[in-house]
This record gives sequence, C-alpha cells and structure tokens, in this order.
Amino acid sequence: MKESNCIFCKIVAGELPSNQVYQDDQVIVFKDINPKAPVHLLMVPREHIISLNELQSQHDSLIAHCLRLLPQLAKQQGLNNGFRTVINTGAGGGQIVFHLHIHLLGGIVIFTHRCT
Ligand code: DGP
Repeated sequence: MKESNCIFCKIVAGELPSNQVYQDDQVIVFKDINPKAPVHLLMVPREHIISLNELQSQHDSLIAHCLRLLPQLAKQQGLNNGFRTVINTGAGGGQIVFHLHIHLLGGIVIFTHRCT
C-alpha cells in the first residue's frame, strides 16, 4: 500500500534518505527536516494512511502501538521532563504531508497556548 507520489512512502521504502531513529514492522521514526524544537521526530506508519480522517477499525492496533511507543522514544531521546505530540489533519489543520504522522517534540518550552 505505497503511494507513488508520497514523500513519506518513499522514505519508508528507503528511496529517499532520512535520519532514522527507530523502525519496526509497523512504523518508522525519523528526525523532522525542519525541526521546531531540539528534539523533533516524526512517527510514520509504514502503511499509507492519508490522515486521521481515513482511520478505520482495522488501524486500531496500529494506533495503539504508536501511542505506546511515543513515551519510549521520548525517554530514549532524553525527554525526561515531558514531551509534546501533534497530529495535523487536513489542509485546515496545517497538514502538509498527506501521509499520517505524529510529531514528537521536546527539549525546550514550546507551548504557545494552553487549554486552561
Ligand atoms: P505536517 O504535514 O504539517 O504535519 O508536517 C510535515 C512535516 O514533515 C514538516 O514538519 C516537515 C517534515 N518533512 C517534510 N518533508 C520531509 C522530508 O523529506 N524529510 C523529513 N525528515 N521531514 C520532512
């Protein structure tokens, strides 16, 4: 399930380079090319899923896998004081690469707004 014009599919396939920090049979994780924090990783499912809007029940175990992996990676990156995750969805949500991915950020105070 590879999309021929998708940058992240090409990175997953090894056709484009990336600074990879983790991989398994479901996801790869690499450094964002335009980091917004000292640690800025992208967790990318190997399967080409466009965004959260396209998730189906068949993806439940993949999503659980991703969420459980995030704190492990944060710890591995030395983020012992917490980390931030971001999933941009659709053009209106700031999504630029239309292959589902989770941003993992940390290392400085990066919060520009709070809900409370
Ligand atoms: P967004 O779709 O807005 O959630 O963000 C996409 C992110 O992907 C953005 O922070 C920059 C990053 N990015 C885009 N192209 C590449 C690439 O070829 N390599 C890497 N490592 N990151 C990329």
